[in-house]
Amino acid sequence: MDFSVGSVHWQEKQGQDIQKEIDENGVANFEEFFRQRLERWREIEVNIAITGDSGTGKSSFMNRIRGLKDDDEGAAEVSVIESTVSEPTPFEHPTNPNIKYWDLPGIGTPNYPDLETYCTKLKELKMPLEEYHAFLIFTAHRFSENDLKLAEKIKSIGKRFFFVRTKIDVNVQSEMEEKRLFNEDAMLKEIRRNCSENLGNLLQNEQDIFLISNRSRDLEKWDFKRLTLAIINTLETIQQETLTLSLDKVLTRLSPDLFRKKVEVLKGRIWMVAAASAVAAFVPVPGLSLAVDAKLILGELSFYRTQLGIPDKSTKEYKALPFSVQEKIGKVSLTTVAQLGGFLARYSAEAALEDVMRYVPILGLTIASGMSFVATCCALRKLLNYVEEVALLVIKEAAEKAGKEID
Ligand SMILES: Nc1nc2c(ncn2[C@@H]2O[C@H](COP(=O)(O)OP(=O)(O)OP(=O)(O)O)[C@@H](O)[C@H]2O)c(=O)[nH]1
Ligand SMILES: [Mg+2]
Repeated sequence: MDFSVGSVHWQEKQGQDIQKEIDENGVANFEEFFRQRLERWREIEVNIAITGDSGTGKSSFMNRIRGLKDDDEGAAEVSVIESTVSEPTPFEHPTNPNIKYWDLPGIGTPNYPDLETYCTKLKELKMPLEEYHAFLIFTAHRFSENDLKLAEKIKSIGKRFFFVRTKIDVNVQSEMEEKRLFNEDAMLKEIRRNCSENLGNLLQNEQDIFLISNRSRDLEKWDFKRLTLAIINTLETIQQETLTLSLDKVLTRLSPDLFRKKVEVLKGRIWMVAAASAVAAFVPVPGLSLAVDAKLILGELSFYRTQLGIPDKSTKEYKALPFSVQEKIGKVSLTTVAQLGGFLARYSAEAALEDVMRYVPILGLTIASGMSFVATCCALRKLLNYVEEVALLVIKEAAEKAGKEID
């Protein structure tokens, strides 16, 4: 049996954050603390700045990363004509308004002739550079002098920035048409090298350049997925939870890395669910031999299903799945206390010493070694593993179906 909760790295970072919080503020009520902590990702603000010249694909990118088409409600306006955006404009994530992608007009536009005016105006608008958690600087050709000045400034305040070269599909297409021997890797290398020269000392690592296409059908190609992951990874732990758990299933289905990141974040929540449930468990649930908060655990299981894209029974997608997959979905669709009781009972004896020890410093010996905590941890891990397995089958089916449609 695998007792690891997420990657050790993620879990340790998260444990340290929580330990620090408890040390600093003290906790009067553990149950309340963990319940709130489990929901906090919904309230955390994430501000991503998107900047660069007109026509470089900023709006298109903001739509794609939010899982939107250009004509969906809430989409940023995409146009072949220069946009009239003259003030920083926030675009909210459809499922979480606390995540905002900010369309920042490029320096050199009439309202913002130079870096100094730019910074002063952003301050006046109460969104100074310090307020953003990551910066993406866009180009479709070469980064401009102003882009470079801005990057320098961002660097000086210790913030992370990424360089994004869009419209790679256009380059690929034209080379493919015009060259007898077309070598895509060589072309991409050349573009990367050009950008790198263009950026000079500002670039710390060539991996900070992302070559992307914003066309929906290209999201799985080139660096779009890597860029999404890089944005997530540059954030603080709790913000990583926020962005990861808000990602649309279109993206997690395209990228095994993003899918894994979601699973990792979900795994990292298990001990907190178990802790909140175990503390609440002083009032036993009828029908369960172990005292746990069944509602909380079933709620988390349902969260796994939506997060990992398991289709609901009422949907067309579900109905189109082979019976064998539907059957598996049934197995991870526990909804009653009695079903959960049966599941938990199997894990009540599987206490893992190293697990318990890991949480003693935070939870204290009584909670961490209690049967309710240990059984809930084991059961949730097992359930998450099942949901992950089924989700991968659903993804495989979706990919095969998409493949057939293209044929
Ligand atoms: N082929 C291709 N076209 C793109 C890509 N990204 C954007 N476009 C097109 O380029 C044009 C400009 O894109 P926008 O997303 O509006 O660019 P923007 O940076 O928001 O421009 P402004 O709002 O004027 O600053 C539109 O016609 C888009 O459809 C891409 O990666 N590949
Ligand atoms: Mg735009």
